[in-house]
Amino acid sequence: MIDLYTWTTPNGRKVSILLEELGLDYTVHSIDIGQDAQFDPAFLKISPNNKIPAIVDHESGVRLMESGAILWYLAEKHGRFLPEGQAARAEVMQWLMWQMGGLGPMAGQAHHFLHFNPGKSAYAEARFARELQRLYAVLDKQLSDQPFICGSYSIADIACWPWVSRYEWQQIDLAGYPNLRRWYREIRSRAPVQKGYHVPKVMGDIPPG
Ligand SMILES: N[C@@H](CCC(=O)N[C@@H](CS)C(=O)NCC(=O)O)C(=O)O
Repeated sequence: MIDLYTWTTPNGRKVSILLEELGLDYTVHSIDIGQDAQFDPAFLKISPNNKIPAIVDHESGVRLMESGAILWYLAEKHGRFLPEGQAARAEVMQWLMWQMGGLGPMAGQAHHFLHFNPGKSAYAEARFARELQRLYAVLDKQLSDQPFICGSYSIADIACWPWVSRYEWQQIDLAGYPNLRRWYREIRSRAPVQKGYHVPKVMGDIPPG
């Protein structure tokens, strides 16, 4: 049994989507980061960086924070959503790192300045909007000749998709990225994605793309 500590954000949804894709039993613990639940000393023992998501795998005793590490751990443990062979795995790791170091942080800044604090800094709004558009173009190109980021559906897709699902907050029109839009809609149609998206609670429909 796995305990999942999460909230209604892209980083949290990555893990609930993978748990649903794997068909695993898990217990959800809501960590309301708007109410500072991430600073609870009991949660800090699992996630010392005071951020969701985090898991405790009671079968192995593993406790993990950082969504990329959690995705890799679960995919490796269950032998799914990761290809066979070192070269193919390295490619998935590369795009997972791209999401963790690029798409996620840049989208997070875009949400902060464009969605939550519009008008506070024209410079920051332009900077993060432009960088995010660049990253979307990179992903669109990667998807121009294959259905998923690394060929077949993997944790690289599961890591990136929840960030793209916030395209409206980012003032992005997916019509400008046709390959990415096709990919977004394809993943959106998967039953485990629709279930995992609404963990720990329903916040509205999944944007259509
Ligand atoms: N690199 C981390 C980032 C996690 C993260 O930024 N979590 C946010 C929600 S998406 C959070 O818990 N924020 C609470 C805080 O910063 O106090 C990961 O991918 O897990």
